[in-house]
Amino acid sequence: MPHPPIQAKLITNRSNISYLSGFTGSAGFMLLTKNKDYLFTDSRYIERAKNTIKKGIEIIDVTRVWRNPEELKKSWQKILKKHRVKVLGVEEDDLTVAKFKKFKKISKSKNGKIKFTDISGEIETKRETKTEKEIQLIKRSQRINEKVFVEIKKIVQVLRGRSSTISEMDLAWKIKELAHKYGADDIAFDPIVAFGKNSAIPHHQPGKTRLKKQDVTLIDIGVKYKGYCSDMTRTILPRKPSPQQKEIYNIVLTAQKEAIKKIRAGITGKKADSYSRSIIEKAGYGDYYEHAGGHGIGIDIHESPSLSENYTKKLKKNSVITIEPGIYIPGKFGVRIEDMVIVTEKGTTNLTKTSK
Ligand SMILES: [Mn+2]
Repeated sequence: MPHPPIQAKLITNRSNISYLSGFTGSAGFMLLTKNKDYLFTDSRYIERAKNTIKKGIEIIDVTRVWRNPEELKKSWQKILKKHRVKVLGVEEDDLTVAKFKKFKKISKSKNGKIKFTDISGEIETKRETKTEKEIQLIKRSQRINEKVFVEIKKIVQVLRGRSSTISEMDLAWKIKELAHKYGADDIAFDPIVAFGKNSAIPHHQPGKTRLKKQDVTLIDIGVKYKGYCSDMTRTILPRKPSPQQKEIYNIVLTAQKEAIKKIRAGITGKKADSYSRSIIEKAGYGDYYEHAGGHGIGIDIHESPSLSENYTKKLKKNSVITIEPGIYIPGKFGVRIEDMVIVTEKGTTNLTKTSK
């Protein structure tokens, strides 16, 4: 039996709403139909919606009807009827069971039932291919990120081993302060700052550990600029690194450079992951590299595609991804190096300018 046609899509994922409409409020949903798109929101966000929304999208104020299910049902039914909606696509990955039940209830009418079907990932797939404008915003976001890192690196180099040294938490707060100073709207995620053996924990939570002279320092930071994320990891070695620190650093760097060189549009996420992984495996550290080799980035810090064993879809031209192999020796130290690149037909264009 052929799949029934979807006449409308209910978009509830916040990042997807922002992508499709420009609206950034935390309450609201969209209905996409063949001829017209709608944004439903309430009085707290109507002004923002009017100021930020893309042309042609109709804003529906649900302030009054929200508290009155019958009213809401009436206005919702009117729109469904107007666009002859019989099948409604929903984002199952995002929609809570409670909300789904509500939509089911208000969608029921005497004229027949509405069928629901899953459209999870559909908008996310579109988001993989970045426009020139989106790439510019990601670049701006990364430039801010780099300014922050340069200052953080200086602090690390000056203070390590001194009696007036700093803690991971101090540096994490400094990162947030500098991100604000250099024009970020927000941070993209809580900064990861790890000293010494803490760097062997890939996503260490900054604590009270203080920086010592021979510590490896792992810094993973990202900021947001006009809704777009950046992401970069650098590992700072001590001034006189131990032979093992040097060895591990060089393996990770070689692996990362190889991936940057070989990744291109048309290969699978699995293949893209394998370039750096195989180098780390051959060097004998495969068991010390357990996370994915990278991820898509844009409105969300982690979005499609993924550079990992399970991701067998192909990378697309003009998607922006991170490339971030690492080696983590428990109880000793860890090294991760992460850049953001644009995927092109011939290879990649590196968006990260900070030295490695
Ligand atoms: Mn990352």
